[in-house]
Amino acid sequence: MFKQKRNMIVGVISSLILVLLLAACGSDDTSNDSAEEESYSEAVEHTITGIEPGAGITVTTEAAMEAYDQLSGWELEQSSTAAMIVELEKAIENEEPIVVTGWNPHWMFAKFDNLKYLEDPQGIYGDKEEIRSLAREGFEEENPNAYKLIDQFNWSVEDMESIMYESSETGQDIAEVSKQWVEDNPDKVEAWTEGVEDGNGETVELVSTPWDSERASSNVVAEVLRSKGFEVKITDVDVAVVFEAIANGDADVTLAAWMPYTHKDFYESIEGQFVDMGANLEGAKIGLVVPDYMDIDSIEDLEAK
Ligand code: PBE
Repeated sequence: MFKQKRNMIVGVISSLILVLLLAACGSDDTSNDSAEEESYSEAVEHTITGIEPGAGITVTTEAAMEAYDQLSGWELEQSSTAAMIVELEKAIENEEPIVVTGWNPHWMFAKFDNLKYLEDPQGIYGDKEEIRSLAREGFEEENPNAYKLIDQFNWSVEDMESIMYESSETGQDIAEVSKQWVEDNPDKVEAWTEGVEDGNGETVELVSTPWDSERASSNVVAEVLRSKGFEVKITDVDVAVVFEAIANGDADVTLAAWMPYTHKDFYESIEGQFVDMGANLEGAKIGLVVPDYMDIDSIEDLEAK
């Protein structure tokens, strides 16, 4: 009786193991088959989901498509950052492959915790990107205190992303969140305003791009300048116009120059006609980004059309 029962148990356990083994082999086979059937590159129709036509990352991605044989015949779909995020979210929901142009600081990496940059062995997107402040010629002489404050403005990727993330989660405008951030971070504000004498209602014209990252830095600096007695006007325009405005003196300062890779062409086009005030943020990054359920690591793992 006892022996019979034991045999039965052994039998049940071995068939369970057999079933599990078969299931494991079965699922392996399926994934191999589908990988052979359609590559990721075919699945995304040899298309990178990009952002606005005027963006630095759009220009850089076009350069990457020229440089990498693996991207030959590919297309860069250009529309808007918002549209790219919608496509990305949809793909992730359905666990489908997608290749997007991505960057930090941005909240996409906080919201979707399964994103990765593809390695870029040719270094087209660079590695250590920073965001610099540029001033027009003559601004320092005309408004030394505003210049000093802006020159002392320096913050981290985490600072900027915290504003961007909160705005995206709560729907509050970046300008409002930035104002609150200034209130909540007196230590940083104190460091930026050290030795700065109060202004007398002089207007400082900031020229910026329309991305949340630059809306955050411009609004934060504007808020601090206002607290020191300056008036501030922020104008959001295309990257190309930002650089022109600094070169021809239409604007005083931009906090939005991504260097040395993203805005290289724009920067070089006005070389010698502006003052480079150095980085206001270090550790930025741009590149091609995919969800990590895609089993590739490098741009070179993609396939030409
Ligand atoms: N970006 C964000 C911009 C700068 C800020 C990386 C999308 C670009 O010019 O590409």
